[in-house]
Amino acid sequence: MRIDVVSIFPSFFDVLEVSLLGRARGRGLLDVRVHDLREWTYDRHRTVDDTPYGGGAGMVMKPEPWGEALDAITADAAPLPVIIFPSPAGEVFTQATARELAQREHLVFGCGRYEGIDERVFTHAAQLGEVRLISLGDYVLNGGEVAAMAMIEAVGRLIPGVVGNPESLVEESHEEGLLEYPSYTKPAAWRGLEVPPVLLSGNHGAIASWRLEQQLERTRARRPDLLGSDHDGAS
Ligand code: JEH
Repeated sequence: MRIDVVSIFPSFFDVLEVSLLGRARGRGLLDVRVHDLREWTYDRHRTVDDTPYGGGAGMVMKPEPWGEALDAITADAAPLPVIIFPSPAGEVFTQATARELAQREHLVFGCGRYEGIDERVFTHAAQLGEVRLISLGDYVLNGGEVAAMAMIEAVGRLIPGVVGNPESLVEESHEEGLLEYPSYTKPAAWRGLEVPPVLLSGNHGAIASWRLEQQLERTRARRPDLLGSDHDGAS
């Protein structure tokens, strides 16, 4: 998979060099190219923002550098790219979104700053690929970079060969809809805290039942929304 990222803070993405995705890049599974939006500015001050038409607080990203950047990046792109703009006004990113995006050959992330990007950029980008405005969640960030990073990690680990043990992905797909059961490792007793004895019993049926019970209990307590309707009496 090829991923292009456009940002005025390209060094944010240096962290992609390390860990899981860094190894995937080294092995040729993932081709991530980070671009500085200011490469496509031509004035002395490399200006990327201006005041909003109609008034209002803050600045808006100018369309011209974005148009040039997206034209250049998609010029040689063979299969139709998905062009993703992280946005607080987008559809909410979920594991289902990650799975859809992981099927594609080419993703482009346009990371805005300030109050966002001139709306005409999205219209133009629709001529170059499939445009999606996607929100990381219902809270306000200062720009698209952190959201893009989270999306890249979630999508990247679904590419075959990126996650070391594919069994862990299979297990995830079975568990979906419930929170995880608690995990323990050695030592069996630590600071007076014992590992639940059933996990040491060797009884695999009993272990599976205990884990499912834990999943249901935790989901009811922390994420009753995942169980369909609120049965916890909190509301
Ligand atoms: C933020 C891209 C580009 C900040 C505020 C406003 C909210 C009501 N989940 C996410 N949160 N924020 C972003 C995001 C994602 N993905 C995100 C961005 C950009 C993504 C610039 N910013 C900063 C920014 C305006 N407020 C948005 N409103 C719903 C709380 C109030 C207005 C725009 C842009």
